[in-house]
Order: sequence, then C-alpha cells, then structure tokens
Amino acid sequence: RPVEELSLWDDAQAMITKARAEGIDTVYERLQHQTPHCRICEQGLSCRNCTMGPCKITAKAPRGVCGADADVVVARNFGRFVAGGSAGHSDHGRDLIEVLEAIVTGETTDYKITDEPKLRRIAEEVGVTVAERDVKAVATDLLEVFFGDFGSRKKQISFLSRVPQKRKDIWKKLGMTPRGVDREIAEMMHRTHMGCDNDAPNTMIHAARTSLSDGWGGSMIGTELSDVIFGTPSPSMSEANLGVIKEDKVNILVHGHNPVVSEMILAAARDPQIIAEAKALGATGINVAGLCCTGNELLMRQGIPMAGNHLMTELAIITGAVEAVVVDYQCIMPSLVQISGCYHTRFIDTAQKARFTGAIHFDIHPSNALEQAREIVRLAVKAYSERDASRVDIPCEPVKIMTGFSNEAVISALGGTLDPLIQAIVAGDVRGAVGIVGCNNPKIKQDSMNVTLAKELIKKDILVLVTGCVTTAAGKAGLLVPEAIEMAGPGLKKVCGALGIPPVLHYGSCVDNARILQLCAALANALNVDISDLPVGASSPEWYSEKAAAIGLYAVASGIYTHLGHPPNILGSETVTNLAVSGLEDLVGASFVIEPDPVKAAELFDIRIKAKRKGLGL
Ligand code: BF8
Repeated sequence: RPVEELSLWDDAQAMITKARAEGIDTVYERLQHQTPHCRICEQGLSCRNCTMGPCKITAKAPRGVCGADADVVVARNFGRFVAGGSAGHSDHGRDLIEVLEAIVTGETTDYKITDEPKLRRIAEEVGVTVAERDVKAVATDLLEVFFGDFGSRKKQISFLSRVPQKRKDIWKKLGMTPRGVDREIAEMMHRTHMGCDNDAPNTMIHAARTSLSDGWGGSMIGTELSDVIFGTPSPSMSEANLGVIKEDKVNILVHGHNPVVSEMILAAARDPQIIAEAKALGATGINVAGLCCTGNELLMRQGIPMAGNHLMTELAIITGAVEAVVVDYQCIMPSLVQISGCYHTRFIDTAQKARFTGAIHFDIHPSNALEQAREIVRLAVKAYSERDASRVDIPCEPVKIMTGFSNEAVISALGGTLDPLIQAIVAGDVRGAVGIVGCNNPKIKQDSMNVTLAKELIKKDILVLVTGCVTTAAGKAGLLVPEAIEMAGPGLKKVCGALGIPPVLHYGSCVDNARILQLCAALANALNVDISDLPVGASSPEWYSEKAAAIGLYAVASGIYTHLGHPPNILGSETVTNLAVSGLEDLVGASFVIEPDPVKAAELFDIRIKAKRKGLGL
C-alpha cells in the first residue's frame, strides 16, 4: 500500500519508504502476509480451551464438542482477553510496590521516596495511621495494604475509598465489586475453564469486575507509587517525533512501560563520567528519548522527549541513528530485535518476565538497577563508534509539547480545588471532557482517528485528556501546546487561554488512566452524583491490546460512555455484543459504542454530553 495510506505523519512515511528501500519488513508487510484474517477468530468463535477441541462455532456446527454455544465461547474468549490486559497493568503496579519495599528495607539506595507528602496522603486515604510517624514506618504499612490488594483476603480493594457511594452500590448489587487483583484474574481463568461459567452475561460481569480490579487497583497503585518514588508530574515543555533523535549524539530509546527501568537509564545517561566517554568517541553527548508508555512516564516527570508511539517503534530504529533500544515489558514488538540487527543498534531487555530471543539481557532488580543501567549506557556509547553515517536519516524537526498534567498539578493550577473547573462546566465554557487513550493499530492509518477525534471534540468545547500512544499523536498534531486553543471552541479557548494550558492535556501513560478515573470520581463526589451522571466520555479509536480492552471495560463499568474505533472479537455472539453496546447501559449506566468514523464519534459524544448536562440541570 502507498505510504500515505499507512500513516498520517511525514516522519513515519519517510521511514517506511527507507525500510522498503533497504529491504526491511515492518509491521505493515507482516499485516499484509497475515491478511485476510480468520473470520471465525475475528468473531471470537474459535475455542482452544481444551483438547476435545479446538472448536469453531459455525452455522453448521453451532456448538463445540463440550456443547458450548457461540455466546459462551465469545464470552470466555473476551473474559480471558480482559484478564490478560488487567494482569499486564497490575503486575506493573506490583513491581512498584516491590521497589517501595526495597527502599524501606534498605535493599536499594538507587530509588528513593521523592514525594513524601503524597505517600502520606495516599496512606491516610487507605487507612494507614500517618500522624507523627516516620516516613518509612508509614511506607511499610502502606505497602502491606497494597500487597493485600492483590490477594484473596479482602472484600474490596483499598482505593474503592475514592469511588462514589452510588457507584459502589451498583457494583455490589451486580456482584461486580473488585476484591483482589490476582483473585479476579485467577477467577476469570477458572471460570473460563471448560465446564465452569457457561452463562455469557455472568462471564461478562466478571470480566467487568476483573477490569475494575485493574483500574481502581493495580493501575491506580502503579500510578500513585510511581509518583511517590519518581515525583508527581507538574507541567513542563518537551518535544515529540523522530526529530528528537540527534545525529551528533549517542541515542538511547527507552521502550516499554515501567519507569523503574527507564528512570535508571536516564540517571546513568546523566553520569558525567559516561558523558565524557561518549564525547571521547566524537559524540556531543547522550540523548535519551522515549517510546510508548515508559516514554510517557519520563516525559511526564522529567520532560524527556518522545520519539514516537506504538507504530513508530520500528521506524525509529530505521533512522539508523539509534545506538540502543532498552526495553522492560509490554507492547514491544519482537521484530525490534531483527530490525536492530539490520543496524548497529543494541537491543537490550531487562526483565526476566519479558525476554526476547536475540536480545542482550540485563537482569535489573532494585538492588542493582543503577549499576546495570550504567553498563547498558556504556554499551550504547560503544555502539556509537559503529554507526554507519551513510545510513542515517532523521526525517524531521521535533514539535513542541506541554506535558505533566497530574491531578495534583491541575488542582494546583486551579487554585487548590476543582471548583473553578466545576464552574466552567456549569457555565458551559467546558461542556464536558473525554479521555482519548490507547494505541495504534496497523489496520488503521496511523493516528488519523486519534487526531481527528481530538480536534473535533475541542471544537465542540469538550476538554480532551490524552494518555498512552494518543499522547504522541496529539503532540505531533500541535494539540499539546497552549497555542492549540486556536483550534478549540470559544468556551474552551477562554478557559484554557486564561490558564495558559492546551485544550488537550497530557495525562500520562496507559496505567495513568487511573488518574482520569480518580478525577471523574472527585468531580462526581463534589457534585454528589454518580460518575455516570457526569458529561464525560472515553475513547480508544485505534486500540489493539488486551490492556486497552481492560481499560475500556473498567471505564464503562465505572459509568463512563466509551467509544472504540473498531470492535473487539465479540461479534460472533449477539448476546455479548448487545450487552456491550446497549445492555450494560441498564446495568452500569454506560456502554460501549463502536464507530470507525471519528467525526461521527465526536457527534455521538456531543449528544451524550448534551444529555448528561441536561440530566444535571445544566
Ligand atoms: O499501555 S497505548 S500501544 S504502549 S497498550 Fe501499548 Fe496501546 Fe501504546 Fe502503553 Ni497502552
């Protein structure tokens, strides 16, 4: 296909062209080789959960060997899909509890408690005695509470303290109250074993419960402890696109999700001794840039530039100017190892649970993190001398972006309370808010939907919050700078203009969607309503991952109307599909809407927000 059909961006198009000229396959060629996809799998109608099968549910064979029909098979598959996503985010959250534990036990001095007031605040929220206690004693109790949130002993996870009572009552009535993260995920695996939960709606309710344990549990813990350990983000300026890769520097790209690794790489890259070693080889310095969500983490807290989102990860290496790609876990295409091998690029994995055949492995733990990071950065420096200048092509200049919008930063910008935001909503200057989150998917022209939806919404005076891979999309489109108010409607222009902020706010990584949940809960509590009463929505236009499905489902189950640009693999079951796009509305006050046209999706949000504003008497 012509490159113009594959991506919205010049930098991507130039690098796809270069890859083709150099005979390097990327995601686009592989998608072509895999197309057409199996129709039965696309509809969620294939079952591989036992060896009486595998089974395909068709008109001719409407039941699997065990007797499961289309509804049961689709629900089981979707349930496991959501469990996979919830496991990813939440295991990431657990890793941060372990780092906090290593800090308080003295196992590590590489990490420290950076935001002690926040640690004390969240400890108090979850019932830990804080007053007049040493920070380590508070942290020790806090980490026990959080480890407990993963287990089986609790009737509900701790951060349900943030959830409006009306929402908790709905969950209780439906049997949807999330207990422990690991428990809900394990129970989903149990339920979907042959011969267990053979009632599709019942399986779907547990899928929602599993996702809630991620959103209000694992992810929320991940976000909050990342802030405690690495600092709570506040607004700052940075840059995005492939132009952040520098021809005259040693370029290290960090990719994956957990700041535990990328923060150490950054610290090592700032070591004057190692910088001197890079200079001795002729480089002017060491440049760390981000990809995907660990890029978001460094961008939010350290202002480190963003080289690209999901579909830019292969293309970044094709610039020929990347000395090392350092990864932790999630959303890392194994193809990066092969593409790195086409250049002088060192591909380095760092987590025992995410090894890549052909990668250089460093086993990073809290106790050895900085020392290992220094070795990794030195490897990158060494690789610089092997760079082939004739193959270097950095296709553009970077664009400016504003980042760092944690809830704490937003509240502080508003003067200490959410009241000014509520007043702006009441006045209709900000008619509502939509979180646009998630991924790229090579089936969709890269970022075309992410960007169009954001532009359409701000025109309608709807504030947009972005996380994950939508961040880079919005940034490259010029939406993450205060000047972007010129693209917004008059109300949003007035409010954001007065505050000096963009109409599209960067709210962090995918795990940080928990920040959006928390904001919605705080707004609902302030107005004494449920989250489903608010004029808000969520969207993942170009999603691909299990994690995105978990996010979408916890948003809906939390009462947030959620748009997807394409459906999950559930269309083989009318029961499951109807539940997702309408039935859930009656149960949890929100549902999914599937709409591939971003302009139409913006209109649907407009209608929804109008109705919700009317419901609130606005
Ligand atoms: O967790 S947005 S492609 S990088 S899944 Fe992955 Fe999707 Fe990007 Fe971050 Ni989220």
